[in-house]
Amino acid sequence: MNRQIRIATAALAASLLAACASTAPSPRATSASPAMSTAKEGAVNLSAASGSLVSGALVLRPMGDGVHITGEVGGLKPGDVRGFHIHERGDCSAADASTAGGHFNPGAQPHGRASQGAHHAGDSDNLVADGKGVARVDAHVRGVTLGGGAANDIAGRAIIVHAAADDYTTQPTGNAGARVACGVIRILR
Ligand SMILES: [Cu+2]
Repeated sequence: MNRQIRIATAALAASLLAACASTAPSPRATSASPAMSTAKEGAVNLSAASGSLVSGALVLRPMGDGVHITGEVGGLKPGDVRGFHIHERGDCSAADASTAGGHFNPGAQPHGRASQGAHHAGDSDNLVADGKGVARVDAHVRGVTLGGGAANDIAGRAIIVHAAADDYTTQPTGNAGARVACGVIRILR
């Protein structure tokens, strides 16, 4: 019960902050606490990169303390385990998707596993392909928003699928290898 009250208080404080921020110049670079999502739904079309045949489609929805990502990634080999992250720039124009920059990391944290201790805001668990080479995505990314323009807003950034598994340890990339699919997070509504 206490926890729920604290969460409600935090949400109220965040909404008040967001209301104040809307009249101020862009808070993106300086906001220290998570603001609220202003969008209801986003989407990503993952297109092949680095000469791969990997592609996919994702839907993003604000949920609880973050954003939930669902969808499918295809063109993998059965049983493949692949790094999957939000990267800082929504630019997939380079053939190797290097234009998407590094992992989205507004809190200046070390790379890690999303469910365990310090990690980049854009870190997420590896995708695992089924027997047909399709990975079903069902990922919750805590501490980020969809829309709103604060430092932790992931709208307009990129989602990347890698050629190898993220070891959740190697800095700053998880040693996940080449970028084999890339797509920009766009707001639908
Ligand atoms: Cu990545």
